[in-house]
Amino acid sequence: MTTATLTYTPKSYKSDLKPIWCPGCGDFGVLSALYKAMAQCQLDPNNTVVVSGIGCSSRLPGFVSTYGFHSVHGRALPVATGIKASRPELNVIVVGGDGDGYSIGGGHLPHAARRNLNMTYLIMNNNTYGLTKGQVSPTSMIPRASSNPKIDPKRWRTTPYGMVEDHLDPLALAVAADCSFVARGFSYKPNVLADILVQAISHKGFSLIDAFSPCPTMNQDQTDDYYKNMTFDIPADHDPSNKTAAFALATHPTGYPIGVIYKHVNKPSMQDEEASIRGRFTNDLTATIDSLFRRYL
Ligand SMILES: Cc1ncc(C[n+]2csc(CCOP(=O)(O)OP(=O)(O)O)c2C)c(N)n1
Ligand code: SF4
Repeated sequence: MTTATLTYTPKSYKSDLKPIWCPGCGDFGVLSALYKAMAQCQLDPNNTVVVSGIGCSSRLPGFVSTYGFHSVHGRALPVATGIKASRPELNVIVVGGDGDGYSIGGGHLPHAARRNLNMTYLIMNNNTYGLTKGQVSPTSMIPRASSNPKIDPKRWRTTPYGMVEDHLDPLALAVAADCSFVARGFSYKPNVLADILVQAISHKGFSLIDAFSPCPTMNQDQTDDYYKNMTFDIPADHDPSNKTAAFALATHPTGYPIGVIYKHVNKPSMQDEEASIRGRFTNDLTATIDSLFRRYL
Protein backbone atom coordinates (compact mmCIF):
# COMPACT_ATOMS: atom_id res chain seq x y z
CA MET A 1 0.00 0.00 0.00
CA THR A 2 1.44 3.43 -0.87
CA THR A 3 1.30 6.30 1.61
CA ALA A 4 -1.10 8.21 -0.67
CA THR A 5 -3.78 5.53 -0.27
CA LEU A 6 -3.58 5.44 3.56
CA THR A 7 -6.64 6.76 5.39
CA TYR A 8 -5.09 6.58 8.84
CA THR A 9 -1.62 7.64 9.97
CA PRO A 10 -0.14 7.07 13.46
CA LYS A 11 -1.34 10.58 14.35
CA SER A 12 -4.96 9.59 13.58
CA TYR A 13 -4.98 7.40 16.69
CA LYS A 14 -3.77 10.09 19.13
CA SER A 15 -6.47 11.29 21.50
CA ASP A 16 -6.64 14.79 22.96
CA LEU A 17 -5.38 13.49 26.32
CA LYS A 18 -1.63 13.82 26.93
CA PRO A 19 -0.05 10.81 28.71
CA ILE A 20 0.74 11.59 32.34
CA TRP A 21 3.43 8.91 32.70
CA CYS A 22 6.72 9.89 34.40
CA PRO A 23 9.54 11.17 32.19
CA GLY A 24 11.46 8.15 30.85
CA CYS A 25 8.59 5.68 31.37
CA GLY A 26 8.80 2.90 28.79
CA ASP A 27 5.05 3.07 28.21
CA PHE A 28 5.61 6.10 25.90
CA GLY A 29 7.57 3.86 23.50
CA VAL A 30 4.90 1.17 23.66
CA LEU A 31 2.17 3.72 22.89
CA SER A 32 4.09 5.07 19.92
CA ALA A 33 4.59 1.50 18.60
CA LEU A 34 0.86 0.88 18.98
CA TYR A 35 -0.02 4.04 16.99
CA LYS A 36 2.34 2.89 14.21
CA ALA A 37 0.96 -0.66 14.15
CA MET A 38 -2.66 0.52 14.09
CA ALA A 39 -1.84 2.78 11.14
CA GLN A 40 -0.03 -0.03 9.35
CA CYS A 41 -3.09 -2.27 9.84
CA GLN A 42 -5.38 0.66 8.90
CA LEU A 43 -7.64 -0.16 11.86
CA ASP A 44 -10.86 1.82 11.67
CA PRO A 45 -11.05 3.73 15.01
CA ASN A 46 -14.85 3.43 14.90
CA ASN A 47 -14.50 -0.35 14.83
CA THR A 48 -11.71 -0.70 17.37
CA VAL A 49 -11.74 -0.95 21.15
CA VAL A 50 -8.76 -0.83 23.50
CA VAL A 51 -9.43 -2.48 26.86
CA SER A 52 -7.26 -2.26 29.99
CA GLY A 53 -7.18 -3.16 33.67
CA ILE A 54 -5.73 -0.83 36.33
CA GLY A 55 -2.16 0.44 36.64
CA CYS A 56 0.03 3.13 35.06
CA SER A 57 0.12 1.14 31.80
CA SER A 58 -3.63 0.59 31.93
CA ARG A 59 -4.16 4.33 31.41
CA LEU A 60 -3.26 3.74 27.77
CA PRO A 61 -6.82 3.52 26.31
CA GLY A 62 -7.31 7.18 27.27
CA PHE A 63 -4.49 8.18 24.92
CA VAL A 64 -5.92 6.37 21.89
CA SER A 65 -8.77 7.82 19.82
CA THR A 66 -10.65 4.53 19.46
CA TYR A 67 -13.32 3.21 21.77
CA GLY A 68 -11.81 2.31 25.13
CA PHE A 69 -12.59 0.56 28.40
CA HIS A 70 -10.42 1.26 31.47
CA SER A 71 -11.82 -1.60 33.52
CA VAL A 72 -10.97 -3.26 36.83
CA HIS A 73 -7.58 -4.47 38.13
CA GLY A 74 -6.90 -7.88 36.56
CA ARG A 75 -10.12 -8.05 34.61
CA ALA A 76 -9.13 -6.67 31.21
CA LEU A 77 -9.25 -10.11 29.57
CA PRO A 78 -12.77 -11.04 30.77
CA VAL A 79 -14.09 -7.63 29.65
CA ALA A 80 -12.37 -7.98 26.27
CA THR A 81 -13.63 -11.56 25.91
CA GLY A 82 -17.20 -10.35 26.45
CA ILE A 83 -16.75 -7.60 23.86
CA LYS A 84 -15.20 -9.90 21.24
CA ALA A 85 -17.69 -12.72 21.84
CA SER A 86 -20.68 -10.42 21.38
CA ARG A 87 -19.22 -8.13 18.67
CA PRO A 88 -16.79 -10.33 16.68
CA GLU A 89 -16.45 -7.71 13.94
CA LEU A 90 -14.62 -5.31 16.31
CA ASN A 91 -10.82 -5.12 16.53
CA VAL A 92 -10.07 -5.77 20.19
CA ILE A 93 -6.70 -4.81 21.71
CA VAL A 94 -6.12 -5.49 25.39
CA VAL A 95 -3.36 -3.67 27.32
CA GLY A 96 -2.02 -3.55 30.88
CA GLY A 97 0.84 -4.23 33.24
CA ASP A 98 2.59 -7.38 34.42
CA GLY A 99 0.90 -7.09 37.83
CA ASP A 100 -2.50 -6.70 36.23
CA GLY A 101 -2.05 -9.51 33.70
CA TYR A 102 0.06 -12.10 35.49
CA SER A 103 -0.89 -11.63 39.15
CA ILE A 104 -4.50 -10.72 39.95
CA GLY A 105 -5.53 -11.41 36.34
CA GLY A 106 -3.16 -14.33 35.79
CA GLY A 107 -5.89 -16.96 35.95
CA HIS A 108 -7.53 -15.53 32.85
CA LEU A 109 -4.52 -15.92 30.55
CA PRO A 110 -4.58 -19.71 29.93
CA HIS A 111 -8.34 -19.58 29.37
CA ALA A 112 -8.03 -16.75 26.86
CA ALA A 113 -5.44 -18.96 25.12
CA ARG A 114 -7.87 -21.90 25.14
CA ARG A 115 -10.71 -19.81 23.70
CA ASN A 116 -8.38 -18.34 21.08
CA LEU A 117 -10.64 -15.39 20.31
CA ASN A 118 -9.19 -13.12 17.67
CA MET A 119 -7.69 -10.37 19.85
CA THR A 120 -4.29 -9.05 20.91
CA TYR A 121 -3.03 -8.72 24.50
CA LEU A 122 -0.13 -6.28 24.95
CA ILE A 123 1.51 -6.38 28.38
CA MET A 124 3.83 -3.55 29.44
CA ASN A 125 6.20 -5.51 31.64
CA ASN A 126 8.25 -3.31 34.00
CA ASN A 127 8.83 -6.14 36.50
CA THR A 128 7.04 -4.22 39.25
CA TYR A 129 3.76 -2.65 40.32
CA GLY A 130 4.42 0.91 39.14
CA LEU A 131 1.21 2.69 40.09
CA THR A 132 1.13 1.46 43.69
CA LYS A 133 4.79 2.39 44.28
CA GLY A 134 6.98 -0.54 43.43
CA GLN A 135 5.75 -3.69 45.13
CA VAL A 136 6.94 -7.00 43.69
CA SER A 137 5.01 -8.38 40.75
CA PRO A 138 5.11 -11.99 39.48
CA THR A 139 7.92 -11.01 37.10
CA SER A 140 10.07 -9.08 39.63
CA MET A 141 13.70 -10.14 39.63
CA ILE A 142 14.67 -9.27 43.20
CA PRO A 143 16.99 -11.85 44.86
CA ARG A 144 15.46 -14.55 47.04
CA ALA A 145 15.33 -13.87 50.79
CA SER A 146 17.31 -17.05 51.58
CA SER A 147 20.30 -15.79 49.58
CA ASN A 148 20.71 -13.00 52.20
CA PRO A 149 20.70 -10.26 49.59
CA LYS A 150 21.78 -6.75 50.38
CA ILE A 151 18.71 -4.99 49.05
CA ASP A 152 18.51 -1.23 49.29
CA PRO A 153 15.29 -0.73 51.33
CA LYS A 154 14.83 2.69 49.73
CA ARG A 155 14.72 1.04 46.31
CA TRP A 156 12.56 -1.96 47.18
CA ARG A 157 10.53 -0.62 50.07
CA THR A 158 8.14 -3.54 50.42
CA THR A 159 10.78 -6.25 49.91
CA PRO A 160 13.83 -5.20 51.99
CA TYR A 161 14.78 -8.81 52.83
CA GLY A 162 14.35 -10.23 49.31
CA MET A 163 11.64 -12.15 47.48
CA VAL A 164 9.87 -14.98 49.26
CA GLU A 165 8.30 -16.33 46.07
CA ASP A 166 9.79 -17.45 42.79
CA HIS A 167 9.03 -15.36 39.73
CA LEU A 168 7.11 -16.74 36.79
CA ASP A 169 8.03 -16.75 33.15
CA PRO A 170 5.02 -15.41 31.23
CA LEU A 171 6.23 -16.52 27.80
CA ALA A 172 6.85 -20.11 28.92
CA LEU A 173 3.41 -20.07 30.54
CA ALA A 174 1.82 -18.82 27.31
CA VAL A 175 3.61 -21.41 25.13
CA ALA A 176 2.62 -24.18 27.56
CA ALA A 177 -1.01 -22.98 27.34
CA ASP A 178 -0.73 -23.17 23.54
CA CYS A 179 -1.45 -19.45 23.17
CA SER A 180 -1.57 -19.23 19.38
CA PHE A 181 0.86 -16.25 19.08
CA VAL A 182 3.53 -15.44 21.67
CA ALA A 183 6.09 -12.66 21.30
CA ARG A 184 8.34 -10.33 23.24
CA GLY A 185 9.05 -6.68 22.47
CA PHE A 186 10.90 -3.81 24.10
CA SER A 187 9.74 -0.21 24.39
CA TYR A 188 13.17 1.12 23.39
CA LYS A 189 12.78 -0.65 20.04
CA PRO A 190 9.41 0.83 19.02
CA ASN A 191 9.79 -0.05 15.32
CA VAL A 192 10.47 -3.70 16.13
CA LEU A 193 7.57 -3.67 18.61
CA ALA A 194 5.31 -2.06 15.97
CA ASP A 195 6.23 -4.82 13.52
CA ILE A 196 5.47 -7.51 16.13
CA LEU A 197 2.15 -5.78 16.87
CA VAL A 198 1.23 -5.77 13.16
CA GLN A 199 1.87 -9.53 13.04
CA ALA A 200 -0.14 -10.06 16.23
CA ILE A 201 -3.10 -7.97 15.06
CA SER A 202 -3.06 -9.75 11.68
CA HIS A 203 -2.85 -13.18 13.36
CA LYS A 204 -6.13 -15.09 13.46
CA GLY A 205 -6.50 -16.01 17.13
CA PHE A 206 -5.37 -14.83 20.56
CA SER A 207 -1.97 -13.14 20.56
CA LEU A 208 0.17 -12.22 23.57
CA ILE A 209 3.01 -9.72 23.44
CA ASP A 210 5.07 -9.17 26.56
CA ALA A 211 6.89 -5.86 26.01
CA PHE A 212 9.62 -4.83 28.42
CA SER A 213 8.81 -1.26 29.43
CA PRO A 214 11.14 0.22 32.08
CA CYS A 215 9.74 2.03 35.11
CA PRO A 216 12.58 4.42 36.07
CA THR A 217 10.63 5.76 39.04
CA MET A 218 9.95 2.49 40.89
CA ASN A 219 12.41 0.01 39.44
CA GLN A 220 16.00 1.18 39.27
CA ASP A 221 17.30 -2.36 38.73
CA GLN A 222 15.58 -3.27 35.44
CA THR A 223 16.61 -0.06 33.66
CA ASP A 224 16.63 0.58 29.92
CA ASP A 225 20.34 -0.40 29.94
CA TYR A 226 19.53 -3.63 31.76
CA TYR A 227 17.00 -4.61 29.09
CA LYS A 228 19.34 -3.48 26.28
CA ASN A 229 22.09 -5.74 27.67
CA MET A 230 19.86 -8.70 28.43
CA THR A 231 17.80 -8.86 25.23
CA PHE A 232 18.77 -10.33 21.86
CA ASP A 233 17.04 -10.73 18.51
CA ILE A 234 15.48 -14.11 17.87
CA PRO A 235 17.77 -16.07 15.51
CA ALA A 236 16.59 -15.86 11.88
CA ASP A 237 16.40 -19.66 11.61
CA HIS A 238 13.99 -20.02 14.57
CA ASP A 239 10.81 -21.84 13.49
CA PRO A 240 7.95 -20.34 15.57
CA SER A 241 5.70 -23.31 14.74
CA ASN A 242 8.11 -25.59 16.63
CA LYS A 243 6.71 -25.65 20.17
CA THR A 244 9.77 -27.30 21.70
CA ALA A 245 12.08 -24.68 20.16
CA ALA A 246 9.68 -21.95 21.29
CA PHE A 247 9.73 -23.26 24.85
CA ALA A 248 13.54 -23.37 24.80
CA LEU A 249 13.65 -19.72 23.66
CA ALA A 250 11.03 -18.66 26.21
CA THR A 251 13.12 -20.19 29.00
CA HIS A 252 16.51 -19.07 27.65
CA PRO A 253 18.92 -19.24 30.62
CA THR A 254 20.95 -16.09 30.01
CA GLY A 255 18.83 -13.58 28.07
CA TYR A 256 15.48 -12.49 26.71
CA PRO A 257 14.67 -13.02 23.04
CA ILE A 258 12.90 -10.23 21.15
CA GLY A 259 10.53 -11.21 18.36
CA VAL A 260 7.90 -13.86 17.64
CA ILE A 261 8.59 -16.94 19.74
CA TYR A 262 5.60 -19.16 19.02
CA LYS A 263 2.86 -19.27 16.43
CA HIS A 264 0.12 -21.89 16.11
CA VAL A 265 -1.62 -21.18 12.82
CA ASN A 266 -5.05 -22.63 12.07
CA LYS A 267 -5.85 -23.24 15.74
CA PRO A 268 -9.68 -23.08 15.86
CA SER A 269 -11.27 -20.41 18.03
CA MET A 270 -14.24 -20.76 20.36
CA GLN A 271 -16.24 -18.77 17.81
CA ASP A 272 -15.39 -21.22 14.98
CA GLU A 273 -16.57 -24.08 17.19
CA GLU A 274 -19.76 -22.27 18.12
CA ALA A 275 -20.49 -21.57 14.44
CA SER A 276 -20.19 -25.27 13.71
CA ILE A 277 -22.59 -26.11 16.56
CA ARG A 278 -25.02 -23.52 15.25
CA GLY A 279 -25.01 -25.15 11.77
CA ARG A 280 -25.50 -28.66 13.17
CA PHE A 281 -28.17 -27.49 15.59
CA THR A 282 -30.10 -25.82 12.74
CA ASN A 283 -29.85 -29.04 10.67
CA ASP A 284 -31.03 -31.18 13.63
CA LEU A 285 -33.91 -28.79 14.32
CA THR A 286 -35.00 -28.82 10.65
CA ALA A 287 -34.86 -32.63 10.58
CA THR A 288 -36.94 -32.87 13.78
CA ILE A 289 -39.59 -30.46 12.45
CA ASP A 290 -39.68 -32.39 9.13
CA SER A 291 -40.21 -35.72 10.89
CA LEU A 292 -42.95 -34.23 13.10
CA PHE A 293 -44.71 -32.89 10.00
CA ARG A 294 -44.41 -36.27 8.27
CA ARG A 295 -45.83 -38.05 11.32
CA TYR A 296 -48.80 -35.78 11.98
CA LEU A 297 -49.78 -34.40 8.57
C1 LIG B 1 -8.80 -5.32 43.19
C2 LIG B 1 -7.65 -4.37 43.29
N1 LIG B 1 -6.55 -4.74 43.97
C3 LIG B 1 -5.49 -3.90 44.07
C4 LIG B 1 -5.55 -2.68 43.47
C5 LIG B 1 -4.37 -1.75 43.61
N2 LIG B 1 -3.57 -1.69 42.41
C6 LIG B 1 -3.82 -0.78 41.45
S1 LIG B 1 -2.73 -0.87 40.18
C7 LIG B 1 -1.90 -2.12 40.95
C8 LIG B 1 -0.66 -2.75 40.32
C9 LIG B 1 -0.28 -2.17 39.03
O1 LIG B 1 0.85 -2.82 38.54
P1 LIG B 1 0.93 -3.27 37.03
O2 LIG B 1 -0.30 -3.96 36.61
O3 LIG B 1 2.20 -4.03 36.85
O4 LIG B 1 0.93 -1.91 36.21
P2 LIG B 1 1.97 -0.69 36.20
O5 LIG B 1 1.41 0.32 37.17
O6 LIG B 1 3.30 -1.20 36.62
O7 LIG B 1 1.92 -0.23 34.80
C10 LIG B 1 -2.49 -2.48 42.15
C11 LIG B 1 -1.99 -3.54 43.04
C12 LIG B 1 -6.71 -2.32 42.76
N3 LIG B 1 -6.82 -1.16 42.10
N4 LIG B 1 -7.74 -3.19 42.68
S1 SF4 C 1 5.58 4.93 38.07
FE1 SF4 C 1 6.75 3.77 36.57
S2 SF4 C 1 5.22 2.75 35.27
FE2 SF4 C 1 4.21 4.42 36.38
S3 SF4 C 1 4.29 6.17 34.98
FE3 SF4 C 1 6.05 6.31 36.38
S4 SF4 C 1 7.72 5.32 35.26
FE4 SF4 C 1 5.81 4.67 34.27
